[in-house]
Amino acid sequence: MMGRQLLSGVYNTLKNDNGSEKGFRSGFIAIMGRPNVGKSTLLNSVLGQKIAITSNKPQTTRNRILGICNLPDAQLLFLDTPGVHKAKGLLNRYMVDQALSTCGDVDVALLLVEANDQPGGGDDYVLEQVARSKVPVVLIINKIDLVPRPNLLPLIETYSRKFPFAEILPVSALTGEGTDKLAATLVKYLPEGPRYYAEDMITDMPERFIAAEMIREQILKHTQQEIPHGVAVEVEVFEEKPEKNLVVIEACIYVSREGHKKIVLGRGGEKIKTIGKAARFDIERMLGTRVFLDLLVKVEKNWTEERRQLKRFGYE
Ligand SMILES: Nc1nc2c(ncn2[C@@H]2O[C@H](COP(=O)(O)OP(=O)(O)OP(=O)(O)O)[C@@H](O)[C@H]2O)c(=O)[nH]1
Ligand SMILES: [Mg+2]
Repeated sequence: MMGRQLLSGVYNTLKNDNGSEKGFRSGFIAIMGRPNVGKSTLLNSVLGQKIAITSNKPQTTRNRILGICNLPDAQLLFLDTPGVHKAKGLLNRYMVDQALSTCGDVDVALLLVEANDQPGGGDDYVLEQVARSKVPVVLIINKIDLVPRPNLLPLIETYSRKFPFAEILPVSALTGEGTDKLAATLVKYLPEGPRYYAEDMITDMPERFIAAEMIREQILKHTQQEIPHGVAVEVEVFEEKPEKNLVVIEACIYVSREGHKKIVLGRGGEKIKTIGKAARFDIERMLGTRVFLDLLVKVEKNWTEERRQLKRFGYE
């Protein structure tokens, strides 16, 4: 994974600027859980900026996503992961692998569960996997905005009987309740270490990756059932024109079946227009410039089951 080895390289290049000040702490924090429990929403909430896409459909996140949180005396490197589930296809196996390989090389793991759901087999399975890594596990009970307060105590008791969690923190990633102090709470689990990334960096993901994700997010929002799960977005052109305060983006939406193309386009191209408009708005906000966004839809039959295609779309 992108852990120590890669970072020791980064560290060496930064050492002179930011060499480990005494008392400065830094390290990795994995965000783990079943699909749809709110991992990416939590990452965005902690960072105060949207870098990971979210949706009300499971299996939204497909890659590990780094979010960098800077405090005066610490740098927290959060790793958002795909939801752990029983993976059938090749793409899904890749996603679960990404998640499970993350918790082996972190300093602390967050296990996210939902307050509006009783602990189930899916949560137990993730806990088993996370527990194997032998790092402190902090249980985050998310979505507390959806349940009456008196329900929380019994839920906390149920979970605390399951595993010796380092902490149990009820939060709402959506409203921000409890997430504002999360970073400060986690600092004590990190070792002393340097500032690995420059202070103005929030992620190491390229802007074109986030732009592609923002397009995929709108597809998740505007299509149903298996369609969004068979979609990949490839940014083909990303051209900055600073003199015009403009970025020109041409992207291609790949669907896995012929019949899906029509649905993504919509009647008279209505749906793709809606998707493009919403995605452009989000990308403009991220880049702080005007964006010209051109979207194409193509069919790449069964790409989610072909290793070569997965690699091409960045799932390797
Ligand atoms: N009411 C409520 N909804 C939330 C909260 N946190 C997340 N959600 C919603 O839960 C859904 C899933 O959120 P995501 O952040 O995409 O979940 P995830 O765990 O990253 O999902 P995958 O990437 O599929 O594993 C979205 O509709 C969010 O808006 C919360 O605290 N309260
Ligand atoms: Mg996610």
